[in-house]
Amino acid sequence: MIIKGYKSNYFLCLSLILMLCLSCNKEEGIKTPLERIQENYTQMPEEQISRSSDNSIFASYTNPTERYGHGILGDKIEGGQLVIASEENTYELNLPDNYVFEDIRPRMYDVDGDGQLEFITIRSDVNKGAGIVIYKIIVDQLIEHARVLEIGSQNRWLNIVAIDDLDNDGIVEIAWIQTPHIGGILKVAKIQSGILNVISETSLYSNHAIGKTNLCLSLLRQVENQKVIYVPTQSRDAVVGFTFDGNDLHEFETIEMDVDFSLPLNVQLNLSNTIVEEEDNCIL
Ligand SMILES: [Ca+2]
Ligand SMILES: [Ca+2]
Repeated sequence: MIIKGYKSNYFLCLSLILMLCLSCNKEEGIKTPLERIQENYTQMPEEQISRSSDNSIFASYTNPTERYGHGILGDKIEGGQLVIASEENTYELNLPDNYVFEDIRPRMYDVDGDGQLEFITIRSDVNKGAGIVIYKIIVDQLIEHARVLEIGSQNRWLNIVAIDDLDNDGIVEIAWIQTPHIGGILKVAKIQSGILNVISETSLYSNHAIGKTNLCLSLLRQVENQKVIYVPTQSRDAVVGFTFDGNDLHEFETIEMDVDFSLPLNVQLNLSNTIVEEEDNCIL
């Protein structure tokens, strides 16, 4: 009996020590990836953090800065830093003083098919306006993988429309509208490492209203074996669907409707098989 009692006390002590250790760890610093971004970095006013569909990767702009006075997204506070957090690591990239992230939150998409997500951002040069930069994690660092060169003049912006393999050739494309408030040119490029070249473009479309944070004014839809991207016209009185095939944009259909630029397009236009994914094509 004495031996039995000794054993049970011994195991009781072990259990208590184990519970104490677990509780210590929790209180002293094992943070989730989301907590690491929220607690270790200065947040933007919008406090928006992107998350991958499996909740394993989180991405956010941080270190707010007022060094670019454009203010197209409602205030003149833009991101000075990109932070990515996974279960294992936190990666950060600080922009030089002539750049800001003029965006709401980063998009995530495996653009090169290697099974790892890349991070698609709208980055503006304070003298040359907006461009697109796609970052990739290589050897524990955020590295520029591909980019669309800046528009060329300050206070000129662009908004991303879709990131997907639009023509089913195995290469992911990116579509965007350059200067959605003045002339609105819808452009498409194939994503490969380096500087991206525009393959096709067409004008007088728009997917943003000055001063708004609603970047979700385009739609991607699967129609049989084709992908169709839908964007409002600049005059906001119709939505036009385009396919991308043979390196050209082709008009698929025009839907006449008044578009409210303060609301996401997917809540105004009820189409079957639309692809609305928070992580890459519906930023609010
Ligand atoms: Ca990848
Ligand atoms: Ca493609």
